[in-house]
Amino acid sequence: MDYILYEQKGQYAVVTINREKALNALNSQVLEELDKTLDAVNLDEVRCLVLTGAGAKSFVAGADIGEMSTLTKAEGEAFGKKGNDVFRKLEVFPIPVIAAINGFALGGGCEIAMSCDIRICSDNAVFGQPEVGLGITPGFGGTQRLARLVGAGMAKQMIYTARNIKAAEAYRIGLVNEVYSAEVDA
Ligand code: DAK
Repeated sequence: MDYILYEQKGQYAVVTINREKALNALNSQVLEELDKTLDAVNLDEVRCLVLTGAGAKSFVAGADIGEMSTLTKAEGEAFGKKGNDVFRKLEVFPIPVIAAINGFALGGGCEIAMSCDIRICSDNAVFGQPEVGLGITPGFGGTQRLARLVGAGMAKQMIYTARNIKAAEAYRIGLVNEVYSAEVDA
């Protein structure tokens, strides 16, 4: 695996999207590796998964814009299906999945967090659905999951305006369950 780290720590395991140079953007390989990682979780031992992104700056800065810009229509559909399938796998995973959100959670990054059962974030987290600025709609389930979490009106506002929100506002509208300091105790 090039882009996913998997570490079992007793009864829980941490899955880290590890593509820090691209702010952990989701390309096809990341999605494939994440899919395989989820299939390999030892459900006899692991009781909970934590999903996070490598580095302090970004959880996941979205789908990989560079890769998406090169796709044909058929390839784009396949990419969309791949993302939706793995996000759905997370959503119905037989054990709880907690998104630990450090920094940017934009586009597909916000969407993958919303596929988890619980979202906790650091106080430097930034959330948003910037897709309309790229001339596309959120394509990994964000239109549905965001509305369920924060209500239709707030979801439409975030999606139509592409405005990013900080951790405190994400907490206020119910997008995240808790906010914690990014400082780690020694
Ligand atoms: N994709 C690819 N590379 C990315 C990236 C992304 N989403 N975000 C950041 N990077 C890369 C940058 O290109 C840069 O690479 P180098 O130039 O160093 O090689 C590196 O990460 C560091 O980024 P910056 O230099 O830009 O760092 P800054 O601190 O200046 O800015 C930023 C951080 C997060 C504000 C900025 O990087 C940014 O705006 N990134 C893009 C965020 C974004 O727009 N995300 C949403 C992507 S759209 C669909 C399916 C899926 C989707 C849509 C439709 N269908 C099925 C219909 C999903 C769409 C999305 O997620």
